[in-house]
Amino acid sequence: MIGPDITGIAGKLGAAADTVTAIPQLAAETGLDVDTAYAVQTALLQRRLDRGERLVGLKMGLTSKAKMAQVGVDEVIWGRLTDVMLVPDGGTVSVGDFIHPRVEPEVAFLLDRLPEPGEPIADFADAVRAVAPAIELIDSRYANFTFSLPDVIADNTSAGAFVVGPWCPVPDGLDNLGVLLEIDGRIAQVGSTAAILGDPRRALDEGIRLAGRHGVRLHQGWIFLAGAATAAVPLRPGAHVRAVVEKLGTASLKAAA
Ligand code: OOG
Ligand code: MG
Repeated sequence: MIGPDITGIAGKLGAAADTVTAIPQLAAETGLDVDTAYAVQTALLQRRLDRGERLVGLKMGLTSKAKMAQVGVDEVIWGRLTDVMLVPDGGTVSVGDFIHPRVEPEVAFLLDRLPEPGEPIADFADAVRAVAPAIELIDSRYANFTFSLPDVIADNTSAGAFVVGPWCPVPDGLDNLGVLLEIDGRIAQVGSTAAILGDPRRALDEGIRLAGRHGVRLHQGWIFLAGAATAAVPLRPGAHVRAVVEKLGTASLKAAA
């Protein structure tokens, strides 16, 4: 049997992002499973690298129940972050560059000395140099922000843009810090880092393990997003967004009017 057309599917998803046009889901029709969906994601990343973008990290998705429930997919997933997706803290994005952008509060790790593939993290403080509050802007390339598990994996887990707040030393506990998402000074979502797999540190173990299954190793100096602690909120033109994580501080983003 001939497998799915990996490059062709990546081309469709890439064009959807470039032209800011939603497309229908394609996994069922093209016979994508989880493995071939990650191959599409890699081809999509290659398209970006070919245009001169640089791979700067890895993001986790659906590491909290709130996120799983919001999109109706209940498996942890991972995707790729490039330099072009990184918006400076306090910076501005244009809503028109995205199909139906949403924002969500995250915790970012700056990776340091990681274990060999297959080995667990012995000392988190060795593996992670610094932590920061972050905002992820997600933007599914599929109509109505609706997708299956292989669809969302192929679409680089809806990655759009992200903001990382000031890096700070790793605090003693990361497992029960309050998280707020504010839009125009009003609280839009409230949560706790406990929602991220019980402890966001676990997201790194999962990231190393799940990416390793597809031959992808994490690197020193990479940014790692542990996954949103709360559901995501639509980003409207003119909005001022702030993510606040207890002990870590805030990250912020503006949407141009
Ligand atoms: C998938 C991406 C999920 C997270 O933090 O859970 C994600 C989506 O919600 O479209 O980035
Ligand atoms: Mg996210």
